[in-house]
Amino acid sequence: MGQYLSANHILILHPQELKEQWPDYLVKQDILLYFDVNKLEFHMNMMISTEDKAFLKEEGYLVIKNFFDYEHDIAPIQEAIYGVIGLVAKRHGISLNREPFHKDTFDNGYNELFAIDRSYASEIYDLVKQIPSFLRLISNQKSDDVYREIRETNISGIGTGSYGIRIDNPSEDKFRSHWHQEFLWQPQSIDGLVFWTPLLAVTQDMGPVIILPKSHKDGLCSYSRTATYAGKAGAYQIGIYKEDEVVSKYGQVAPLSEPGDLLLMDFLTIHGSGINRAIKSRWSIQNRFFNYEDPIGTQIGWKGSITGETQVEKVFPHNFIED
Ligand SMILES: O=C(O)CCC(=O)C(=O)O
Repeated sequence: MGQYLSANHILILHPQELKEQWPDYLVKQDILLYFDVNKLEFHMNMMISTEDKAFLKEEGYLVIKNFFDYEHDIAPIQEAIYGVIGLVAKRHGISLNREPFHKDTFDNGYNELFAIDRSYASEIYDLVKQIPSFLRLISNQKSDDVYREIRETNISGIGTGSYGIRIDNPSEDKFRSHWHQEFLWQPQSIDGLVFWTPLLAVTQDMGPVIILPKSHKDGLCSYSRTATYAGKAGAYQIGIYKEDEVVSKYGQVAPLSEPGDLLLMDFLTIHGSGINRAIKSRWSIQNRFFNYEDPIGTQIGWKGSITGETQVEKVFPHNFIED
């Protein structure tokens, strides 16, 4: 009784058939079934297809559509954000006249508060990172499994200060992320991955993240404290040395995405924020996984985010050039 289930390329065979045709093991497409006919046990390895894994390796990024379950994983975060916005308004004595929660307008009231006082928006920015459903999402089992499968490791980590919710406000360019590779900003393991997932449908005018495909293949760039970013705060003054020259070597992609989709980026892939010229703010979640078993991570000691106390000039002395 052989049977193929086309969706996931799972092949189910009667044990007797297996015994006759595939005495030890069988490999079918993306699924590897280790089968011991005596114990009747098998193990499946199926978080990511071989094609997707190869694409990520070659291009340095990958979009997985509907990776998360919208109702289970994303909607609770949106509903909590809606609630927090209401409570921040209340705290400041502002009455928001808004419709009940709806997934397409979950940030209803945010732009109004932003317009009244920018500091109310900052308050919301800090508070939403404390929402339990958000914290569940960033360390969720599926993400951990897919990371460990891609990097072939048993021990993954989530760096201190390596996760958050971005709110990219229209025409507010000050907080855009300029061109960077994650490994410099999150010096945990060189084979880490950025997990980026939107809380709303990202349209072209919202300035999706811009990625330089294949840039990860050239390793960690040289960096300097450049005049270009002198106006930024602390570590954000660091930029890729001869940035324009480096960036011009690659093509650019800026994938659009919807709630539930997942964008993965290699820790060495150069990327940066697009420019939001829409009416709405662009809300998105970022988190990162790293590999404790990576020899470079082990050597540098899996450091925390550049936004904390880590001094990257000391971690990567050979990658810094005086400008
Ligand atoms: O969302 C963005 O605009 C930039 C995100 C980014 O650079 C990152 O997550 O590392």
